[in-house]
Amino acid sequence: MATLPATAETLIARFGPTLNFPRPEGIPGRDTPDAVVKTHCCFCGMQCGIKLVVKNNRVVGFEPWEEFPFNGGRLCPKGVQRYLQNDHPDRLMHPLERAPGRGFAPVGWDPAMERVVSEIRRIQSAHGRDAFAMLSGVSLTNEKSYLVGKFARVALRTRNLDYNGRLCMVSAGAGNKKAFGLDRASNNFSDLARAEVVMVCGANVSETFPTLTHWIWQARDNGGRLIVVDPRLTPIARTADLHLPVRPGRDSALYGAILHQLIKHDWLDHDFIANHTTDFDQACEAVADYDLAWAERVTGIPQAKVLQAAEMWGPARTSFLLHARGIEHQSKGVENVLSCINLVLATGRIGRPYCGYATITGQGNGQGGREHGHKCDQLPGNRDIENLEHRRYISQVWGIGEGDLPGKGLTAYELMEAIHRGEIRGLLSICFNPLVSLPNSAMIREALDKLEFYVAIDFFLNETARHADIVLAGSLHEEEDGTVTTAEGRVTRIRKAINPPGDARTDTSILLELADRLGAGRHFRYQTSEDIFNELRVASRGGTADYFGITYQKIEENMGVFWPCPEEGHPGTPRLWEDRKFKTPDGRAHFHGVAYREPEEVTSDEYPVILTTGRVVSQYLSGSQTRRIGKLVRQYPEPLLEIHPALASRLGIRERELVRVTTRRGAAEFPAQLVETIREDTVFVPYHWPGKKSVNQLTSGHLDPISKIPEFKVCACRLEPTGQTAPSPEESRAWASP
Ligand SMILES: Nc1nc2c(c(=O)[nH]1)N[C@H]1C(S)=C(S)[C@@H](COP(=O)(O)OP(=O)(O)OC[C@H]3O[C@@H](n4cnc5c(=O)[nH]c(N)nc54)[C@H](O)[C@@H]3O)O[C@H]1N2
Ligand SMILES: Nc1nc2c(c(=O)[nH]1)N[C@H]1C(S)=C(S)[C@@H](COP(=O)(O)OP(=O)(O)OC[C@H]3O[C@@H](n4cnc5c(=O)[nH]c(N)nc54)[C@H](O)[C@@H]3O)O[C@H]1N2
Ligand code: SF4
Ligand SMILES: [Mo]
Repeated sequence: MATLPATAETLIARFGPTLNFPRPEGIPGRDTPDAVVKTHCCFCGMQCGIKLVVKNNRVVGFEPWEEFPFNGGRLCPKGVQRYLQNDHPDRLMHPLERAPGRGFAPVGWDPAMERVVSEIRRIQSAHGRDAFAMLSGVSLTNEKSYLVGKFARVALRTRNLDYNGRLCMVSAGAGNKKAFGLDRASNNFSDLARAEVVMVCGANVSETFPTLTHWIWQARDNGGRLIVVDPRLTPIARTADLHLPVRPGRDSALYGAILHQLIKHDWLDHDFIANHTTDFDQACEAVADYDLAWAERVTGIPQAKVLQAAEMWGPARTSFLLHARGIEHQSKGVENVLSCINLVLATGRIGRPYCGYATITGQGNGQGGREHGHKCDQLPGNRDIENLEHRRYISQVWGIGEGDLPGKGLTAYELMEAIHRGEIRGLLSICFNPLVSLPNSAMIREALDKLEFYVAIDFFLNETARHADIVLAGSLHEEEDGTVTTAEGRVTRIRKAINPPGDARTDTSILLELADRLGAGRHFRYQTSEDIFNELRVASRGGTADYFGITYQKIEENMGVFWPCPEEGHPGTPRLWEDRKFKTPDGRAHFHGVAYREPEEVTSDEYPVILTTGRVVSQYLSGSQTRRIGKLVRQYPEPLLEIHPALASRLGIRERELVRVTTRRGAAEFPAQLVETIREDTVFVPYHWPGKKSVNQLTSGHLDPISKIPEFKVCACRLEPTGQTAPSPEESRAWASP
């Protein structure tokens, strides 16, 4: 096992107190804080443990929480700056109402709530219940995610509820359910430490999950070898033994070709395949022709490197495969995931120490938030809204008739299309900024302007909320109690550190009051977040994501509990599948025949270059939070177009020249950044900015047919130098939204 870094105590013992390490009772030389609260970072799915330092109902700083097992006190640039949101001048302190031509003005809670409820009633009685939709987000805790699902189905009684995980976790979720019958990382990440080979597919780990890098490096320090598949030589790829610079949109061809080699060289676990899986023959058949020459032609990766990957993966005794949005944000995201899982199953390296597989969950509560029922087709416990037995169980927990429970609704992008067509006329959004984060933003903007009524709940006025009629001032992460489930599947406690400032309210109290005003109050009688959690436990009982045995006290005592945890006496399940009892109907893991197909957009004479999009270390998602933190903005103030010098010179593009990028959706200009770390046929732009700086003006609404995730990672584009040099980053002040 990896050893955690020396604690503050041992360092102080070794070096004396002059290091001035933060002490639990406060930072020497400063005022004694009122409280130091152990909680978690509000950003990515790693959910690093952190201690917030509180003074006068403000979070004024942080200390490392060194005992928390996953990150051992380590934090990334976003985690250490997150507390700066708390006192931000843009913080919404009261509800806002927008009057045509006059913009937003503060309004009291009572008239704001009254207007929301009367508009919901008006739209639903004129156009039917489903004409009012809800969009949610998984920065919300498990309690709030559960509450949103129940609120939409029981108080709004609409089928049209979906969430921002639709842009994030759904390809992995669908693939995992098909293969394993359950959607969770199969191991906790400490199993990486002694994996002989780690394969990272489409994940920029060092920038997007910086603290996870520690565990990958543990593997390397223990002699393990690292393979990274990415069209860019990312920071983690620079430390790899083998980098496979795949042409965007071609992953399933690569993993198919590796499987072909595993079969050819008999690097297979025949016992595991025979006793614990199905459909290996179909997987073999699909890749029968995927030899090395074919692989090189399709993926752009030299044959020798594809073979080397198979030689590294095949004979290893232990291994861990990780993937993230690079392979999932595609119109064949689910197929890519299944082709990765085929490699894990073929070698039988799962459900044993140091043998694992996981998608790296993106959002803070991307794991828990995808289990408790705010997906359009899902009920709590990862139950299916179209399964009669599941519907009956949840209706009984909620005290409603099964017939009153709405059915499956539209997914996030489809929901926007329905608004655009005039079928959905009202919207309530919480914790989502679709104008920046959904593809094809011109369509999204038009849709928002067609809404008869739109209400948003947020603590900042994000770019989408600017189109709202009413904005309700909700709460920050540190202002409510609850739980989240980390990317590893560990359910942990979010602890309230302060109260919402001014007239802002907690998200929970806003939803509960709305439910009450909508006449559903009797179904929403909770005093505390723990009350909601205790109902969630019952609702999840017997589902695949079973939380029944997890209590606040148990989380407290164990620094988190891994689900499934079906009984109170159960210790939780850090490593899945040790019993080889998969959650599929036949109890076996399923191979899938994955035949390669092209992405929806391929290059042409008119659009000869591939555009791919993603993230940078200092910005988070739509940027609504991190573009407000000055130090993070200064680290990377504006979206740059990463382009290889060879392609730039062919097109006559200079460093920092503004380049016009055109796709079938539109055009936008970005300063060029010439880097040798990207394929020559591909350019990359991060997506954290709104308006004219938004790369989602260019991305397409092509969706995976199963998961309905947009193909953020592959578009065909044309590049034209404008002759203008972009202003220096200092001048461009990217945080000022247009
Ligand atoms: N700093 C920061 N960290 C974050 C976030 C953030 O916004 N900022 N967001 C969080 C969330 S919600 C998520 S989902 C995760 C996302 O985490 P990641 O998936 O690691 O991030 P991305 O930048 O979206 O994409 C990862 C990589 O995919 C590569 N890629 C592009 N096309 C392809 C392809 O066709 N095949 C392969 N194999 N790779 C390809 C890109 O070059 C990129 O390096 O990060 C989480 N952490
Ligand atoms: N081109 C391109 N587009 C992408 C991606 C990509 O790689 N490329 N990645 C996609 C992915 S993986 C994701 S996850 C999405 C994310 O896209 P979004 O979910 O739209 O991004 P966020 O910035 O998280 O927006 C959330 C909003 O919720 C608010 N918020 C945060 N926490 C809370 C809370 O506790 N309560 C309330 N009330 N509000 C809260 C924030 O202030 C912010 O305004 O973007 C997707 N879009
Ligand atoms: S790695 Fe993720 S959870 Fe950890 S500090 Fe950074 S953003 Fe926060
Ligand atoms: Mo995400």
